[in-house]
Amino acid sequence: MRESIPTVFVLLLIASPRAPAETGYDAWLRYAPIDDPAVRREYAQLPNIVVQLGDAEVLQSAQQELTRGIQGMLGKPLRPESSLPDAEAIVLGTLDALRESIPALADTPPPIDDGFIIKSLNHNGHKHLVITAANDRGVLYGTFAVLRRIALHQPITNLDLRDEPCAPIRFLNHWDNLDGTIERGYAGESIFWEIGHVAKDLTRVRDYARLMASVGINGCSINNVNADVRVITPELLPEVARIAAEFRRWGVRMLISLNFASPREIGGIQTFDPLDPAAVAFWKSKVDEVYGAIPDLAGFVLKADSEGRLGPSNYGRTHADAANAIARALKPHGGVLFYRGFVYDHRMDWHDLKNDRAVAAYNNFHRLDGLFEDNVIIQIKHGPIDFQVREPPSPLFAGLEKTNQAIELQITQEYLGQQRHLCYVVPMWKEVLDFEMQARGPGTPVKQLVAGRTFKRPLGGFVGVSNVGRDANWLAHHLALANLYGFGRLAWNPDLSSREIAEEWTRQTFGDDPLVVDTIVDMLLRSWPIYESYTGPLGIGTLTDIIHVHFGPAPESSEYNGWGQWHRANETGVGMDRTVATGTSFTAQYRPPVATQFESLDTCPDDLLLFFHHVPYTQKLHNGKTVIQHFYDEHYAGAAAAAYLVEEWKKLAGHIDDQRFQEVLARLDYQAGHAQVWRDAICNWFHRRSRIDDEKGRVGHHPNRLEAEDATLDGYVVTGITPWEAASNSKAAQLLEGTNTGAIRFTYKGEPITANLHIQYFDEEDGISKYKIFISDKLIGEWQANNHIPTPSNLPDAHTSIRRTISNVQLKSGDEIRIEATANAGERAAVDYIEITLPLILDSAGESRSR
Ligand code: GCW
Repeated sequence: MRESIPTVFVLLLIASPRAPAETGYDAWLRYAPIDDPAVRREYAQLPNIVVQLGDAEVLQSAQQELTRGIQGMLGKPLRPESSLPDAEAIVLGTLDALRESIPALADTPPPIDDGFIIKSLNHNGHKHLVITAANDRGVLYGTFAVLRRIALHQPITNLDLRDEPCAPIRFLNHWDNLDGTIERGYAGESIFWEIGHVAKDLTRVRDYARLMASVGINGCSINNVNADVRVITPELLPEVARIAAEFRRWGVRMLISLNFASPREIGGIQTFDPLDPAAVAFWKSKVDEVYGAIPDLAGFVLKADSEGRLGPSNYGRTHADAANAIARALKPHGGVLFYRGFVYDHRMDWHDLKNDRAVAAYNNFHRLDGLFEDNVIIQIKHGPIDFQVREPPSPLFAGLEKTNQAIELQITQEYLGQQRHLCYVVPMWKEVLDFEMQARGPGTPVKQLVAGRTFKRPLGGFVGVSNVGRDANWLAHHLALANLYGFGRLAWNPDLSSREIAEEWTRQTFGDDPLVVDTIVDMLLRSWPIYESYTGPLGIGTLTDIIHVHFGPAPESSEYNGWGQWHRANETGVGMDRTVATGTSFTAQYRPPVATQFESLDTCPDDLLLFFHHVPYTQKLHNGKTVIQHFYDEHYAGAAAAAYLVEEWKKLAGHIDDQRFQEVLARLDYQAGHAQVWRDAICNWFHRRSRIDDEKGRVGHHPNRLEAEDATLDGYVVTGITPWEAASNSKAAQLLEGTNTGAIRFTYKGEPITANLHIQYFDEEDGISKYKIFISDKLIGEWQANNHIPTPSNLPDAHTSIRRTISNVQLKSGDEIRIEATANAGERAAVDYIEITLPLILDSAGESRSR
């Protein structure tokens, strides 16, 4: 038997856990005890007293957090006081408050809002550690910074630190619906809403606000941008105010998403024309009413004229008209309006090769530059399409000079594996933020533009779409929390590196064991390129089912519809021609040096090639490979790397708590199987379309597979799978409708071997089928098909295809391999194929080779 691909294999015994089980609820704020005596000695001099000067709620949180953290990490209780004692102390308070008691601070210039100073100083013969800022929130952030330093074992003596955020806007958006569901949510129900009301128990909201504060996030919207008008009705406002109260103690200001048709829907008037005095009056009084309930509301978020939402186009008005009508009502309250730049026509004619969704944001907003009130912020998705696995930066970042802007990044892994695949997106965000837009010659990377620095805008910054839910660990995948953490850290300081952020997060979340830190950081850093390679490399887009769930592979779904996520793969070539010379002219929206780079095939980076160019499958890349061969190679390498992630993680058995170890292992195992579904679906689809064979003979040839449809079936029938590329050979076997149990019999005809046996089957949401597998009557495995994918499907398809591996199975020629299954409800225990592979062993260098 020929060795095929690296496969799952268990070499290491899973040692008994040393650490107690952890659910992940505490995220990176675990404050785990520091055991190392040398490190503890570093902090032995820490004062026993914490002084809080001022009684603001946020300062109170800071004081309590400091006490909690130091108790947790160092086992040392702190005594709270409200004035400077005649002893050493940690002193918390704004500069204004501290200057009265500590004259040495008189000449210290205040940091910008939310920034902080951490300073060791002598006062009246005592050494104090002072945490101060211009505002209370800054003191809270400084407190978290001290705790982070301790968690990372950094010194806290003789400090004179000043740290300021890069931008004032560091907000999160939630797409939570009032009924408790979450649009693109993959980790359980909403923490904010349940059955049409604000959740009764807001404990999770409070704890979430604490997580936000710990990384400097200072604002958060609580409802879907596809907004329900009810959110600002008198019935719900008092409820909504309860969320604001939970946020407030952690310095997080609330935002509400608005429905632009509110004047008509709940205002008792016939119109929502932003220039109609009746609508203007509605917004004025409604905003006053909202601020009556929540005086410190940060403002509103508005999605208008997009994906079926109503907007100013109903009345022939502009986005500036719409934004300003609400912004003017907000002004007296100091509120801001985030107007989403995600405006495009989702009913475009796909026959027209000059049509292009990518041009929409720039075309809609560039011409309105300068017409927006100064409390409007245009919120721009990081790329011109929609959070695909790789996109160039939106050209609109350099297209607004007289308008505030913020970048919208997605923490929610909508197109990136929905928290069932590992994908640390900080490196992707960094590429966009560091991209040199040449807005005024060099020196204008996206991070400068969105922070308002280049064009001296008063407001600007970062908005992250987050979908934490009621799952114990917030995001359904323990490692996905690195993205939430990373968003906050980057919004504070976009110059931090992806590795620094990964390291900080890992050490706080999983501890200091070098094996743990090195392994997790390495896995995180490689995860986005891995995901990209088995989904959509070369800038083609994620190649998922773009019409519905955005999860499994479905390359055809991008085409022949108006949504505009086209990749234009046909018999001769692939890619969107966005050039000025022959395409949609999208490249012209960039400033000249950037436009020229993307326009030319020679200088366009390979990883964005198919975003900008339509090329023959035989086009040579800079690495010398043809596009199609590179495509095949990437998919094979990506799926192999995903399988290898499982092996890397297994090295951590016994080095972290067993609960998180097992939960992550289950996710990675699932990913390894699904990566292979991706690989095969995409390769087969492109093979059929291009009619070009894989030079390495892999695509369409699976000598180690035994197809269920070719086996001896008992109670089972052969069924075609849709889309055809979702199953090996496009077919599977499933139990005959109405039949409860059945069997599939394969015969092994190879050499005697010890092998891994993989069963590729379908785990739908509409039942829990049971499987048993036997080799010549010996039971070697049994399980239930009870996996839940985030966007459920009740069909055998590319979303539900899943792999089970049974390791170290003895086989000899003539053995019968028999699957016996029981159907349940609508799920008919469908099986695609079984595959027999040789186990791998890892040598000391971590390389895998077959045994
Ligand atoms: O990517 C799309 C999502 C929609 C989302 C929309 C948006 C909230 O698929 O679910 O709607 O973007 O950003 O408005």
